[in-house]
Amino acid sequence: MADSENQKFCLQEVLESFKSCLSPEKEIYIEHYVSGWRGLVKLLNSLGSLFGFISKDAVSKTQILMNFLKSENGPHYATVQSMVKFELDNELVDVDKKGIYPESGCRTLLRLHRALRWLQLFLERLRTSKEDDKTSVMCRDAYNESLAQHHPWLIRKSAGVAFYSLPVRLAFFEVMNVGTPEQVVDVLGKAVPLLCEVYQITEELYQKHNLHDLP
Ligand code: 1PX
Repeated sequence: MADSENQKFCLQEVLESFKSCLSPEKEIYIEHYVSGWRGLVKLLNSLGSLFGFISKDAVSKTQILMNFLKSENGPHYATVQSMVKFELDNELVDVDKKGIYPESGCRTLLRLHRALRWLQLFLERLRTSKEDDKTSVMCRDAYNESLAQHHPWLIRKSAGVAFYSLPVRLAFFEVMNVGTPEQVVDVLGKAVPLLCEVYQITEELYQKHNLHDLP
């Protein structure tokens, strides 16, 4: 595992990455999008081995996108918009669901995009939570409302088990490494609309090109 993934999580840093991933024309820079996810992986890695399978999948998906970015086609992968155009123009996507391109940029980003919806729902629940609210319940409800619909039984079960082991609300706030609970709530108030915007731009792009069901 890369050193950066073992470093301490900081929510502010993740926020900065997602902030820098939006261009003035509302294009999404893949490099910063990936760096936002890598920041989140640091938090997952600090939560214990039950989250290892989730972290592994997130790392592998971000690695696929980084490899494209570093390849000779790299410039086409600068933004989500240019990636979609490039892969569609060159028929590098399984639009007819044949599964010939199981590691296309479009299908890989779709998985992270669905996870971003979970993150948005989870963070909004955390932001508006009360002292006695359970992190595991907030996480489970956000998951059931989003990602779970795309996961088979075994993954849903394993995720459910991992959620039970989440630290309680105050301890979780500490892991976020922002400061007092009030400061956490404040940063979450900035993070959620930002994630929402990134999510919405991708959502509309995928809708426009009918990419929501890529296998
Ligand atoms: C400030 C709080 C931040 C909390 C940070 C948590 C970061 C979580 C990162 C999760 C990234 C998950 C990506 C999952 C992508 C996915 O859906 N992959 C599945 C499909 O991929 P495939 O290539 O097979 O089509 C794959 O099967 C998934 C495997 C792993 C299980 C994913 C469960 C995700 C549960 C939601 C994350 C819960 C983390 C809770 C931590 C608070």
